[in-house]
Amino acid sequence: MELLNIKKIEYSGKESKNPLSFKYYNPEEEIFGTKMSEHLRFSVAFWHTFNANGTDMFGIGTMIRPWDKYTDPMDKAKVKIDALIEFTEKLGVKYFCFHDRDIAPEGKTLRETNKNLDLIVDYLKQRMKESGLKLLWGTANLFSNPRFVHGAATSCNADVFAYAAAQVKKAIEITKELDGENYVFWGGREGYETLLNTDMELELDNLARFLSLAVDYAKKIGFKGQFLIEPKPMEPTKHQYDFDSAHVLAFLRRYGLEKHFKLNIEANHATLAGHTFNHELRYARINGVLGSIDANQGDLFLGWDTDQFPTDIYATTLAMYEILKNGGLAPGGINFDAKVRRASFELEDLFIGHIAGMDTFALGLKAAAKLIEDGLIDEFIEERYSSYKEGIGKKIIDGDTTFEELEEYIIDKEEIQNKSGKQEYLEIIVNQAIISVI
Ligand code: XLS
Ligand code: CA
Ligand code: CA
Repeated sequence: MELLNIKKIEYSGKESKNPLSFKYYNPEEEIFGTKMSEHLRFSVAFWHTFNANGTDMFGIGTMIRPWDKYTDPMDKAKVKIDALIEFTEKLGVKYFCFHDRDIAPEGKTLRETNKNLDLIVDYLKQRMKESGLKLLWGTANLFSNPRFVHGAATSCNADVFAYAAAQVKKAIEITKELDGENYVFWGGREGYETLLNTDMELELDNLARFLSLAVDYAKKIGFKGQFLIEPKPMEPTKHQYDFDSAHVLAFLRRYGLEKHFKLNIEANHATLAGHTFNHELRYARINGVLGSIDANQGDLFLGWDTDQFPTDIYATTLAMYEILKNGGLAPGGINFDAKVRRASFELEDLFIGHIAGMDTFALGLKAAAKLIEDGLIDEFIEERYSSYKEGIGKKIIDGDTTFEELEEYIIDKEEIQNKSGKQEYLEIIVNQAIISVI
């Protein structure tokens, strides 16, 4: 049964005026000998695409979807899975991501909820097998239900800790059942509103205890997927414990958990943390923990998590530069954690949003490859730090000097020569690379 009255989206080249076609994303085109579709392991986010209806703080939903006519929650859940299969096939996207609560309704107890989930997972598994759709990552929603009002693993209430643990246990099991390649921990309400009522030390210790129980359980059941933590500085809490890449790494190292986790970095969360997306990617990359990304963009003038589709070529170029330098993201990928605007309420907007994101990442990939191929940035940086290749610089790098020797070396020099950082020259190089691939 066809639910979405739209044809398969094809690559039609940059001159095309057809909004329902790719202008730059050509899955077969090779960059550095690898197909675009393999570089860009795109994923559709179930929650934004099939559950969001345009509700905001000031008004109810604006989007009426074909599955809304189903009143029985289990029937509706299955129809949304049919829609997921059809949507991803038509877009040529091979992966999706979901929270446990996105795909099946909650019952009165966790046991009942798990039963609903099992029925839907059986159906999903069969539909994935037929279509070839794969699971990039699964996760647990530990933030929507009012029981998580004080957090989940960091709740002041031990019953909530237990509930969250049981929920994550099940979410890892179903992710394994569906051959998920990763499992994400985003700290929904793991943070605080005021320190006046918060035992920060206990909460952080408990978060670490929770994650280490998850590591033990994954090992026990033989789940081989990559565990990922997704940093975010604020929203819904005033201060989220997984603030940014550096916070998360420091936390993992403090508790000896660093070898079990990589990071899932979201563009909009980087913006909220006061960083560029490529700062967060670079920080994770040089620390060997760049695992996967949530592709979207925020609005610099709003300052909240707007989760817009990524259309900024400059940002995707710098992001793909880090990703290429990382040797790709696999088993991670590029998950569109993005929703169409409340006023973009037509069904075709869901396709157009994803097409925009895919084309923007394809352009970013091509421009980043050009930057790496031309090598001008690499050469510049190499030269900029060349004082560490010989003499006293080499001694510093080799750990072969002392404060006394450094003093002796510099104490009588009358002038130190510095060279220009040439930011404007480098920015033109980035512009030229982008223009050359448009
Ligand atoms: C919310 C997060 C969330 C995670 C998955 O801001 O982006 O959607 O990606 O729980
Ligand atoms: Ca996200
Ligand atoms: Ca977000």
